[in-house]
Amino acid sequence: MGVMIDGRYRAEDPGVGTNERGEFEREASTIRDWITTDGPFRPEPGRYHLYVAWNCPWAHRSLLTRAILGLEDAITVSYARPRRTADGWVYDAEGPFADPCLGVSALHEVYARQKPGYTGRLTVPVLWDRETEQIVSNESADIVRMLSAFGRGPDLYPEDLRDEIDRWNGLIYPGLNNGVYRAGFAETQEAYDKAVREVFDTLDLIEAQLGSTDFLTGERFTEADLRLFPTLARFDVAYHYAFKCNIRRILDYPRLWLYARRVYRMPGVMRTVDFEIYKRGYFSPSEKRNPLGIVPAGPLIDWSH
Ligand SMILES: N[C@@H](CCC(=O)N[C@@H](CS)C(=O)NCC(=O)O)C(=O)O
Repeated sequence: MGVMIDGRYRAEDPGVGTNERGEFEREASTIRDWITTDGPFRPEPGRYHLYVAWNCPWAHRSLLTRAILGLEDAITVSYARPRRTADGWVYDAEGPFADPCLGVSALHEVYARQKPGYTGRLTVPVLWDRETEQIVSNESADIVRMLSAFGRGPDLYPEDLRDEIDRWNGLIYPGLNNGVYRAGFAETQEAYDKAVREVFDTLDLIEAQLGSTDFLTGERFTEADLRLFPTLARFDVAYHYAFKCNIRRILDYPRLWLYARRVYRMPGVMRTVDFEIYKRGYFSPSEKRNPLGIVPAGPLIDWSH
């Protein structure tokens, strides 16, 4: 997949990152500047570009924010080819997986322009600044929040709900968003058992909450819902099977399934979703999980009503 050390690309596979107990540990993002009205990164339409991959749930957060805040005309996007290669995330010379911003053929070329020399994983999403020619951030949680500086669309992090939003984010990130990866990348039975139990405990908790409200923190769609949705959208087509999160499907939770389709039908959201690409991405060849890279035909799930 490749990593970057002191600004230089090394074509060696860093592995998924498991500890001595076989538990997956996600590395923290390290490029964490911020768009603010005071600058130096000001909220100016046409200035920023997002490097994403359709199948990545963290990148999906940034695409959802861009769509929901009405920033599709203000921030441009490059979609990497859905299957990562030995060279990491790559781009075609033309077509839907080309890079209209810098014309790179691999994401590591974007990281290579970062000053001073970057050391770390080569992840999407990346928020690129055309003006200063550098990466503003490679942390999706920050990107979601900083896009509010453009002053468009609904407030996704309203003052009066911040404690509740933070509380849900604090449960959903470890238990579910990253929990499915902890189950899928586990390298011991114990690590898998623990992770999969937490995934379904978190889903049960959300199902109970949705009995009394339309969205996680009440009647308004907030950042907590935005961060939950990418995992729900991938669950039945990918995590259920590819990551062995198969105790239940989202379809089996009456309220969660209603809720997932409610969010899916919100203006702009559908444009950020591609179930076929999720399948191709999560079932791409992997020595440990899917050595032959065969993509299953199903399941066929109707999200339209
Ligand atoms: N903390 C990051 C995590 C992003 C992340 O892990 N992205 C994955 C794709 S789903 C990636 O690009 N992985 C490449 C690698 O780790 O080599 C964020 O939320 O922005």
